[in-house]
Amino acid sequence: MISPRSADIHAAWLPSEAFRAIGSRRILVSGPGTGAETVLREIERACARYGGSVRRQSPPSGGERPAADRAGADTAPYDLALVLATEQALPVETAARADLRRHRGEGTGTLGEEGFALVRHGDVTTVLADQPGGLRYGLFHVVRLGESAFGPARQIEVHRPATRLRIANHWDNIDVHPVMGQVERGYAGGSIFWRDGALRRDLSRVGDYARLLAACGINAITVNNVNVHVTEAHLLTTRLGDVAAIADLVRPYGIRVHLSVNFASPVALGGLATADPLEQDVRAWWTETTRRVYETIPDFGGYVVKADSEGQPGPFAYGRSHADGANVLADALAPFGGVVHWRAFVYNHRQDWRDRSTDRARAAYDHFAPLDGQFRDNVILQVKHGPLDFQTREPVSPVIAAMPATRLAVEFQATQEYTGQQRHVCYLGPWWSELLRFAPWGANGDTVADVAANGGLVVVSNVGDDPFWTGHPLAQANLYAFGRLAWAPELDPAAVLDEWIDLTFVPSATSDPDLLRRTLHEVMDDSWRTYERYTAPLGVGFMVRPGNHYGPDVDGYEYTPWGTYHFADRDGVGVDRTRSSGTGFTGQYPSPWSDRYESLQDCPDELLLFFHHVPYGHVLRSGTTVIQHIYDTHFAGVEQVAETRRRWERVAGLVDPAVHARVTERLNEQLRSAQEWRDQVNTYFYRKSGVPDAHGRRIH
Ligand code: GCV
Repeated sequence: MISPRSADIHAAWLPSEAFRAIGSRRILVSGPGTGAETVLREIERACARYGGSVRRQSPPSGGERPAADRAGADTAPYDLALVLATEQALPVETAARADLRRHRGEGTGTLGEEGFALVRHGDVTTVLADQPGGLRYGLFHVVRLGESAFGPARQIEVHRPATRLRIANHWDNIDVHPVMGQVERGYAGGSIFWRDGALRRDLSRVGDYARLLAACGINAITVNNVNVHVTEAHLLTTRLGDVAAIADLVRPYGIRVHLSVNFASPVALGGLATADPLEQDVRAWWTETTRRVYETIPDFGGYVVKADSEGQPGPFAYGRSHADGANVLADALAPFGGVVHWRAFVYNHRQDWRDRSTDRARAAYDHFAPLDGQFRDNVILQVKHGPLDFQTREPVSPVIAAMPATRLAVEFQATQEYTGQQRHVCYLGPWWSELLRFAPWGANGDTVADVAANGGLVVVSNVGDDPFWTGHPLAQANLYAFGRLAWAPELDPAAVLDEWIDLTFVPSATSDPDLLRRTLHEVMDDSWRTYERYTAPLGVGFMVRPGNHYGPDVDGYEYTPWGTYHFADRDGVGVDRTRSSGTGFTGQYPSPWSDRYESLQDCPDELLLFFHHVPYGHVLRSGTTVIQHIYDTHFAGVEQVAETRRRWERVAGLVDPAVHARVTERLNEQLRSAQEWRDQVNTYFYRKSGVPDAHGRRIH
């Protein structure tokens, strides 16, 4: 439940000021269960601060103590400004309810477990839901609207999530890993769940985190790394109580807990001689273990499995397929309604760079597409959005269009492993929006968001125990944007940023709200493209330092077993992934993209070097040569960062000084790092190609 937050923890997108419009009004909450109880508590807190009042009308279900009038509410004539009610619990017939009925008659149908309707008649704003879970999302929607929820009449609007499962994966270790630290690829301090090899004693931030997630639309979390080391493996059995404790804290906000499990658990935890998924003992072990999990956590969400990937065990060791592996876990979960998220991130990380026929981009499709139709209904294949690994620019993974008979979830990465590690400002909303809107079968076909609707959208979380949650305070916007886009993929990412600005900074409370809003947009809207400009060019990817993945190292991965990514020589650069002369990867796409990517003329510029090896003098669709594009974008990218830093200086005094100072510190590092990228990338390609910059700028 709501916990007192220590004053030095940043409130992210839920500062108390965000509740001002609600907190000063008279409110009725009517509905059963924890959903309504949570809404009531949220409103009580706001009213206590801003002088409003709230009461709960209907008797709560399930033997809960009736919540009597609270915060000084009158019982008799109740002049309401806001009503939040499940339709069944609405005490009287109202115009809002009539609207909803009419709307249903027109085919709206059910609002589902999480949906809600919003309407305003006269002086009353009403949120109606079918289930109490919808009230929670309705409340946070009203918070987002602020005063405008209480303005002129509003026609009824129905809001339902486009995607059923909207999950944050935490790559958190209980023990500090000698190489990866406590949070693998974590750039915001330690874990909010674990510390010193155990569950944290003070878990107050977990409740706060759940509130933040619910307020942006996320409805599930995993609490441990997909690389499941020995200590973390025990979360499934002897340490299950820790998982239950977290589940208790996040449940009031409609968040379910899932667990990353190790495929070899029957051996490691159960003492069996094998983890072969077709062995009866192994099946029985998963069945019994899962039964115990549900005995302890009845609303447990399910398992996440990284198998046969980067050293994790999997079914290949027993000559079994990934469908065999996933199905045994799925069968154990099915009686309880649980799901298994089985990751498609399977590739050979022991490649020989001399072998030109191996292409890491092909791997997920080659492994999984032939298995379409073989997975149980409660298996969700979790596919990274691109064929490689969360690079700044990649095409959409062809797996997403290849498995019509399989539920798919698409995985994004808020933790900025390859996008500046929360030292660089990089608002990923525009990138994710582009990916979600991508239509693999052509303009009139389904989009990536459509494919994921029945499976889910997953984000690798970017939070830690840092007072600002995300290291870089502006990186909070990425988690917020993920939740909002997972709920409504059609949203404009700039509008999502506006929502985040309004909630987080409450511009109306500053002396120059226009300057603050404009500056934040200038700093963030185009920041992903700016990052792209000064890092790896034209979709080529992986020019980062091996291991920690921060900063430039053009040849860092070129001769390693992890894959080869640019093939630059004195004549040209890029990976030939065509069917005609390359690895054949373009053939993994349906039409029209298989042909667009195959064609040197039609391939989008930003992905040219992902699909083609071209001479430095190749003229892009933009009209510039590849080599000149590399120079131009790298000079421009650094200029843009310098400009960003100047702009940020203008808002000193308009935002919390601690936030301003932290962002300033990060921008200084971003500028230094961008210059390093520019100089290394430009120098590298100048030395390889011998082609001078057309504008005579300094290259080393
Ligand atoms: C959790 C990349 C990262 C790894 C990560 C892996 C994955 O390889 O560098 O740290 O492991 O992806 O997604 O499983």
